[in-house]
This record gives sequence, C-alpha cells and structure tokens, in this order.
Amino acid sequence: MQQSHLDLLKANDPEIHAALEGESRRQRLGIELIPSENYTYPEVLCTLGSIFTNKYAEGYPGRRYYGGQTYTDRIEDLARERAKAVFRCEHANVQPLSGSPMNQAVYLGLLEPGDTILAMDLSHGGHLTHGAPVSHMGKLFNFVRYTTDPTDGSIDYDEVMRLAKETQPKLVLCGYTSYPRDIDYDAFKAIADAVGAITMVDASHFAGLVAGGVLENPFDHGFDIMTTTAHKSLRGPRAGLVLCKEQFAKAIDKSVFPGLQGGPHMNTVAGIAVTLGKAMEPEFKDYAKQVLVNARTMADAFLAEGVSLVTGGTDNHMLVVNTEESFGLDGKVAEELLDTISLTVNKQIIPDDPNPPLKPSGIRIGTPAATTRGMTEDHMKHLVHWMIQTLKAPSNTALHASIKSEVETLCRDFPVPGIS
Ligand code: DSN
Repeated sequence: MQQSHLDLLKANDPEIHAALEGESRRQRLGIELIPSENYTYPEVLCTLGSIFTNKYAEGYPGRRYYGGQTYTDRIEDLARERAKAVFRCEHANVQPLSGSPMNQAVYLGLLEPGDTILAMDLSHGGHLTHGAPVSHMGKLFNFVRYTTDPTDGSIDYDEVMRLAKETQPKLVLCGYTSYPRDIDYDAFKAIADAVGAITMVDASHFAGLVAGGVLENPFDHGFDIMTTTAHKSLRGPRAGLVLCKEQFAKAIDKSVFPGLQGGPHMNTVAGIAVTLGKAMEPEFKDYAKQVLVNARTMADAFLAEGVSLVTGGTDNHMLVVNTEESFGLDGKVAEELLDTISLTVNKQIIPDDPNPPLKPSGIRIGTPAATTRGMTEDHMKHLVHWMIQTLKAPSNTALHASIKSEVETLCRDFPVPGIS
C-alpha cells in the first residue's frame, strides 16, 4: 500500500486507519493457523487497491455491456488463460465474487431447483453451500448428505455409492472445509458414473496444493467441474473460480453472469491473474511441498504427545484436533486460549459432535499461512509445543504471557509479505 494513501486515510478517517494499523500489528506479531487463511502477495494487495476498482465490466472479454474495456479484457483473458494452464482444464470463469456464489453458480447453471445433489454433511467437513439446511441452497435443492465413517473419520466410499444408487443424484460433490485426508477421485467418478451424475469438487482449501503438484488434480481423473476460492492455499485475493470441461462452459458463464451476478470486481480479477502467474513459478511447487511437510510435522508432534486428531493425522494442509478428548476443553475455550499466545485457530465441529457449533469439541489448524512466512519443520514443532503447554495449563496466565513473547520473537524473524 502506498504510504501517501495511508497518510490520506490517517488524516481523513483516523478510526479506520487505527483499525488497519491494529490488524497489521496482529498479523505481524501473531501466526495465522486457520487452514483457510493465508498472507497474500504484495503484488495482489497492489491490484486490490488499484484503479481497476473504478471500472464496471459486465459481460465477458470482447462482449461487454460498457465501453472502455481494453485493459479489463486484457487482465480477464490473462486470468482465464493462466487458470486453464495451472489446473489443466478446458474452461475457466474467474468472475465469482467469492466461494459461496461460485458454488451457487454451478448448481443454478447445471441443475433445476429440486434436483438431488450428493454432498458431505457440514458437520463432517462439508461447507455451508454443500447443502446445509440453513443455507438457501439447502432449501432450493434436494441435498443428500453423506457422513464420514464413525470408526476412523474417513470417507466410506461404499456407503457413498450405496447412497448414490438409492437417491440418484444429478451431481456428486466432493471437496471439504474440514477433512484432513486426500480424496479418491476415481472412486467418486465411479460413483457418479454409476448414476449418470456430474462430478464436482470444491477444491477451495487445497487448490494451491493441486496447483503446486503435491495433491492429485481432479481433471486428471476425468472430473467435470472444479470450484475453488483464490485466497486459501493459492494465496490470492478473496474470490472464486469455476473451472470446467468445455461442454459446461456456456452454462457456467451464463449462470455467473447474468444469472447470479452483475459487474465483476476487476481489481480482484487482476489479483487472480497475478496469483495464477505466481502459481506457475517453480517456487510455488516448493511452497506447496512445504505446506504438506509442515502439516505432517505438526500432526506427528501432536500424536507423539497423545493428542487426538480426527482421522488420526493428515494428508493435506490441515489438522482437526479433538480438544475435548485431549485436554478436556471445548473448541471455543481452546481457540480463545490460543489467541492469548497470538496463535490464531478456529473452533471446529468434529464428526458426530455432541456439542453445539459455537462450543464444539475441536479446533482446526492449518499450515498455508505460516509456510508463506517461511516457517519450516522446527518452527512447527515449537508451535505444537506452545499450543500443548497452553491447553494443558488453561489458568496459567504467566505461562501464556511468556509463550506469547516467544511467539512474537519468532514472528519478528518471519515478516508477513506486504507488511513492512
Ligand atoms: N469459511 C471457509 C473455511 O474456513 O473453511 C470455507 O469457506
């Protein structure tokens, strides 16, 4: 952000400026361990705060409803071409404003209200837009929700097949917000093929790991649709993308605009283009690899101390810790305790959780953001040690203060990109 712009903000809206300064301090001196968060590139911050925010660009490159589109067309074309190259897919729509409209655009574009969609239950790792009864999508479509195997917390593919044959969905959805294991895309494809359904993966959490080549690419397994947000493991702006086979391209584009949205946020589209350019650089592969290594290191360190992890470990960037079983603390208390040592996690429902969502039995921890700062295995071991010490001694405020100061010392060695 340009200093002159910050000075203007400070002079003209000191309350907002103070909040920005406070958030900057929080990000610099604490560590973001929420698996869906990351620190974006300075170049992306530059595009987000750019004059592209001034421009309406309803339509698509070459077919807009407003004049003056020379440069907006250029950035959207670049974003689409880069998305196709990074994910090896036939078509990309980069206009969804974020994750929820991106999934809504797929359902509304390819299905009729009332059609059946087979997707993971929210409480077992799915997303609100995967048919949670409180969501509009849950009311509009007939979601059949599969759950994980009660014995080990993993997906029971035979059970998903049984449910598919029983309920005949038009679309089979995988991809989750709180499932620490990899996905068997061939198994999902076989399930969908058995009932003639469309295959869709919501890869929002792990798309960066697919782009970096450390997790399987669903399109290599014949998937029809992949949705992803840009701001999680991809490290981009807050936005959504729909990637698909050519046969769905027209319906998807029509569904995003004019079906669901008006003018795209072109400052964000520019940020998506930058992000995908970065994902094509060799360093991004190293980053993706380190995200996985860091998550496995954390899982091993927790398990060595007898901490209970949902599914017993991780194959991706996240861990789900059962804090009730491990420390006798609910996830809300655990989240708040870790906040006091400047480590930010989020409370998390675990499969078949006996506790309510705002006081669930676990927390979710992820490594994409810490890895962006350059932290590696040894740092992950320190973080786990600090978390366990804190959660084992919830009333020891002196200990928490001393750990907080160690966290801040570590943070000073690992600056957040874009914050000077
Ligand atoms: N809210 C996001 C997450 O934290 O996983 C998903 O959209």
